[in-house]
Amino acid sequence: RTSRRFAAVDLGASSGRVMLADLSDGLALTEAHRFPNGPVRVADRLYWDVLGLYREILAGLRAAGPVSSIGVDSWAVDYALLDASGNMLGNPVHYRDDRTRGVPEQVARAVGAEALYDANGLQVLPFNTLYQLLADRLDDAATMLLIPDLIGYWLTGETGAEVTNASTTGLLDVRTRSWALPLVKQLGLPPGILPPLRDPGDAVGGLRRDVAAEIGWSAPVRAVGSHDTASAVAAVPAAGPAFAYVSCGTWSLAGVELPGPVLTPESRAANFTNEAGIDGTVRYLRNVMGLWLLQECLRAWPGADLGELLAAAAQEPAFAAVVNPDEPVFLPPGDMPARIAAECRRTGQRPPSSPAGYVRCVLESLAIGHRTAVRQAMELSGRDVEVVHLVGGGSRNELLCRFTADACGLPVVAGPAEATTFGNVLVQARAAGLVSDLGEMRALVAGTQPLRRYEPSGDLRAWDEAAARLF
Ligand code: LFR
Repeated sequence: RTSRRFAAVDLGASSGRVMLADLSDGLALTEAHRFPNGPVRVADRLYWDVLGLYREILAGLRAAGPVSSIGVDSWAVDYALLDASGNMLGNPVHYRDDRTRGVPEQVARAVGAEALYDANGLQVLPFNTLYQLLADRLDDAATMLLIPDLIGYWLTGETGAEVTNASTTGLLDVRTRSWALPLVKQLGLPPGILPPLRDPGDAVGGLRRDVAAEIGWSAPVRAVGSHDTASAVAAVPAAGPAFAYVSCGTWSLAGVELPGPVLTPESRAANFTNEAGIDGTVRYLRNVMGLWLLQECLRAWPGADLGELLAAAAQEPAFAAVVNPDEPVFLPPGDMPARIAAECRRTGQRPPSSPAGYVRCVLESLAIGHRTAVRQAMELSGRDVEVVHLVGGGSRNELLCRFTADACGLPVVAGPAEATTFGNVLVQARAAGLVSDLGEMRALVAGTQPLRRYEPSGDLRAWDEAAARLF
């Protein structure tokens, strides 16, 4: 029975979990352990509590019990540096820290924005690993490990860089999927810190003896789509190629899946990214600020009840105020309602006057963000889209799903909420010979998980007008 059980460690920006999947009869998930995650501010710097996360992961694996293999995924771009003995140098910095201010502009001047995009195919976000490395001290660094690879190293003693997540560093050649060494050298970064690449499905290694003793059992760790978005997209329950996806959690990652990259000037101007997906696919998408906007509002309203707020937001007047969710002012933690109010004023709109009004504004603004990204992905790639799959925690938000369908003028199929975990375990199951290819993985999700379909209202005019206020 152990041979059909797999553990997924999935670290999100607001919580982490160890999930147990059983493929004995369909695809059943149970949560072995869930724990909070978030930025820790020390003086002027924002960090992750990576050791605390590791402790919770061990507790979760102990609770999960024996499995056939373990896979680890997390958010992208962030990393730890190791010295030559394998000790961690300093504490990983959170991607919402502002240490890279001005660095993307410097790199664009030095390398040329066109040449950079032609090499890495990546959207410019201030936290891309290459910018962070340039803002970091690399003197004693022997190895750079992205977060899931760091956890894998602590569990097994083996180093490496899983390719879907490596594609978010900005240092991977978008065409060959190997490290872009000429670019690395041009940036003055030490190529030796980049570990050998591994693919989803590759073995990482067996658990260290001390780790196995601590959790009470042993199993190999297997590379999965270790970028959470790569795992989520792998588990989108689509039947054919004519779909767009919105992987909606702290971020909304909205786009299409393609067989190869789009590197046109128009694509660069729209800041679209070509991140590596499972099996050589390209995740052609753009980051939309996502439910972070709502999470940060809730943090500003202690005691507020999300369910009640969503019900009240549904009764608020439509399009009273909308903001461009991707304004850089929304990126750092802090008083979100105040920043939304300032954005409304700056764009000549009256700010919301109640929490429910803010929630309405956030959800309509996100739906406009989804629509803009989905439409641009279609135009820039030439891909036909008949349906938008909305996966991740946001798929539980009925108002957001309905707004997204209405704004896009396309049906939305919502679910599964745990797409990332499904993608993680299905890549492990495939390595164990239990499923064959991406199509079969998706069919298994579609056939076993409850999904909900939202038809568009057909009234696009109101959304066109609201979107025109922003772009
Ligand atoms: C989503 C995600 C996005 C990435 C952002 C920062 O969880 O992985 O894909 O752009 O977090 O790492």
